Amino acid sequence: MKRVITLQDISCVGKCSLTAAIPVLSCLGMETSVLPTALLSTHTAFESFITYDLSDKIKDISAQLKKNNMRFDAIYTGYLGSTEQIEEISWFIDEFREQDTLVVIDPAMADDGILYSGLPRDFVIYMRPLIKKADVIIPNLTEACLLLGKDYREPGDFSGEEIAGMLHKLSDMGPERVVITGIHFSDDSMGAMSYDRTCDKVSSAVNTKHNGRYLGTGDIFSSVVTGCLMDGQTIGEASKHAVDFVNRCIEETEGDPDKRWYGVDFESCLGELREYI
Ligand code: PXL
Repeated sequence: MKRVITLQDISCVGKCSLTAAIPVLSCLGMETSVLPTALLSTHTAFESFITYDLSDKIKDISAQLKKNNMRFDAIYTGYLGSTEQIEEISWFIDEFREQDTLVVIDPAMADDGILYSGLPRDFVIYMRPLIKKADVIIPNLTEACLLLGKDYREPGDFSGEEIAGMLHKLSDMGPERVVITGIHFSDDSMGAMSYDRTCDKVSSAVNTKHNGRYLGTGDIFSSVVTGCLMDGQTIGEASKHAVDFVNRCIEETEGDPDKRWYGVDFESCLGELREYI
């Protein structure tokens, strides 16, 4: 069984980051190890929350993992809550990466043109050197614009050619495979576009467009991509599975508008992930 370690926060309530990544990766047949980077009472979209930053624990925990000769087939990072944390994670990658380790970075920091609440304005300056270390990155359209220093516009204003150009430029920054999520293909369809530099191929993954923001779907998307890549799939296949799975999770949640910001009801769809591997 392949062992993935995922480094991201955990919220006591609210479905995102580790509480989404663990079940998804486990269902995709991965042994899922974790290194929690922060403990929150709820995710940051709730009105009031408290965060315990665990950045200063990363080196101590890593030292114990090393003593036990722990090795990982993949290192997958998600939401990171501070610039110090980015530096710790960068150190972790250098420490644990081996020749065949897949490094997947979801530069989770923004959505709908704005940075997540609580993150410093210069966060992207620290994120750029981190993505250099990745084999795969999975930004949404807002994060892709931030990484490229490009002005954000509404998703419908980007053409397929422009997104393809952005995929190439992001790959030039380091990662061999890039997925941009939250692409609008038409008034009623959306999905992701991906690029694989090893075969110079751009692929599109399309499904139904749903209105509104559903929190945590980016974390589910990246977890499905990571699991499917570890299963030996191409970035195009992995992205298609992630687009389809997120679409199913949104369908399950759509009936209850309060759930959008709480986190999608992925639980009732988890079994469907088995069809992807
Ligand atoms: O889904 C991204 C995410 C992860 N972790 C925390 C968040 C968010 C988005 O708001 O608040 C704590």
